[in-house]
Amino acid sequence: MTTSTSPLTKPDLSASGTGAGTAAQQFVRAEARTAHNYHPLPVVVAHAEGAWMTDVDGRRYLDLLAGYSALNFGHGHPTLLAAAHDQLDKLTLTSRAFVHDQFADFTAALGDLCGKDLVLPMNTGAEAVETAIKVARKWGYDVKGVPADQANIIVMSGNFHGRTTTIVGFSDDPDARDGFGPFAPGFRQVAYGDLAALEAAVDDHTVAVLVEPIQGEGGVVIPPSGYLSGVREICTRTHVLMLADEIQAGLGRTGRTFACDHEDVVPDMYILGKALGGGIVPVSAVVADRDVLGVLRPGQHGSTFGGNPLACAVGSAVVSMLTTGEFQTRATELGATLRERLDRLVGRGVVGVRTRGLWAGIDIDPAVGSGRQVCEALLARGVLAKDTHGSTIRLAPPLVISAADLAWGVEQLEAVVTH
Ligand code: IF1
Repeated sequence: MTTSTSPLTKPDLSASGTGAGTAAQQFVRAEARTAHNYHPLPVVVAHAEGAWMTDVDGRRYLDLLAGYSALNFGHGHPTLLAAAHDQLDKLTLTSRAFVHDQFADFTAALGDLCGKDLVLPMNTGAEAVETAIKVARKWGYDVKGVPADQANIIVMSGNFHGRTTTIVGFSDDPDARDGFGPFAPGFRQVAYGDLAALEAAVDDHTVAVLVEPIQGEGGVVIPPSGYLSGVREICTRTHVLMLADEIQAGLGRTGRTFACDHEDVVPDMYILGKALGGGIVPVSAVVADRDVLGVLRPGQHGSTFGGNPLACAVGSAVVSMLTTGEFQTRATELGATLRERLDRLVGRGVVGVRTRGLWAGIDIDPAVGSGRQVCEALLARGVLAKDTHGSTIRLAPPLVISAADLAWGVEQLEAVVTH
C-alpha cells in the first residue's frame, strides 16, 4: 500500500505557488456555494490552449480528459474561436420561432456528414437522447403501428446516456439512479455485447435499441467485434430503430468520424453532442432520415436554445473540420502510439488496457491504489485525467495533442503506477 511519501499522496494546495493559496481559497469558495454533485480534483483552472491548461497560480497541466471528449479539437482552437467571435458580434439567439442565417448551412452540413436527410438540433447530450427516445416512440406508433403507449426501447447494461430521470431510470448504476424514482416505464435492459440476449428481448412493441458503440463511462468498454453489425442486422430484420449514442465516442475520438464506422454500421439515428460544440458552446443533435425524423410536427418538440446562431456557427466549423479527415487520422496514429506505450505498463501497475483511437480505459492494479488516487498523483505531476468506476481511469486527450506531449503524459502515468 502507499506510504505518506508515495507519489499517490494527495497534493498539498496550501503551498500553491506564488498565489499564496489563491488556488486553495478559490477551491474552498467554489465548494462552499455549490451542490456537492461532483468531487473535483484540487485544481483551479484559469485558462487553456491546445492540450494544456493553466491554473490560477500559473501551473500548467496536460489535459488528458478533454471535457469527456467535448474538447476533441483542444482548448481555443483558432478556427472554432474565430467562428464563435465572428457570430457573437452579429446574432446569438432567435429561438426557433424564426429562422437565422446560420441554420441551413449547419443542418445541411451535419446531415451530409451523417449521410442522413434531417437534423434536429438541441443543446446537451441528455436532451438529444431524450429527443431520440421521443422520436423513436412516435415512429413506433405512427409508422410501425405499435399500440399507443405500449412502445418499449431496449437499452444496455452499463449504459450511460445522461442524467435526466427518464435516462437514469434505465441505468444500472446505483449512484446514477438511486433516490430519483419513480421512473418512466417502457425500457428493458440486456447485457451489452450479447446479441442473443438482444434478439430475445425484441418483441412486436419494440421500437428501438439504444446503444453506445463504445461505453465511455463504463471505462471505454469495447463490444465484441461484429456486435454493432449484429445489432444493425437484428434491428433491420425486426423493424426496430438502431439509435447510436455517439455523444462521447463520435466525432473523431476513435479514429473515425463515428465509432459505428469501425464496423461500417449506419444506425437509423445518430445521437451527437459534446465535441459538436467545439468545447465552446453546448451543441447536440439527433440526425436521421425523413422516414424517422419526419414523424414530428410543429409543437411536438422544441428547445429555447436548440439550433441557436452561435451554436450553428460553431457546429458548422466543427463539421467542416471533421470533413477533412485530419482529426480522425491523428486519433488513429496517435492512438496506436498510446496503445503501444500503455501495453508496456500491463503487469507493472496496470492490469488492463482498452483503446480505440485516442481513447483509453486503463484498469489500475488495486494494489497500486484507486483510480482517484492515481489521478491525484497525476495531478501532482502536471497531468489531468479522470477515474471512473473503482480503479479504472480514462484517457481522452484532445486530438490536437502532440506526440511528444502524449508520450510525456504516459511517462507520468508510468511513474505513478510503477512506484
Ligand atoms: C456527468 C459520465 C462521461 C455521455 C453519453 C450522453 C451523455 C454523456 C455517451 C449526456 C455525458 C458526461 C456527463 C458528465 C460526465 C460525462 C461522463 F462520466 F458521466 F459518464 F463522459 F462518461 N451520452 N457524459 O457520455 O450528455 O447531457 O452531459 O451533455 O454527468 O458527470 P450531457
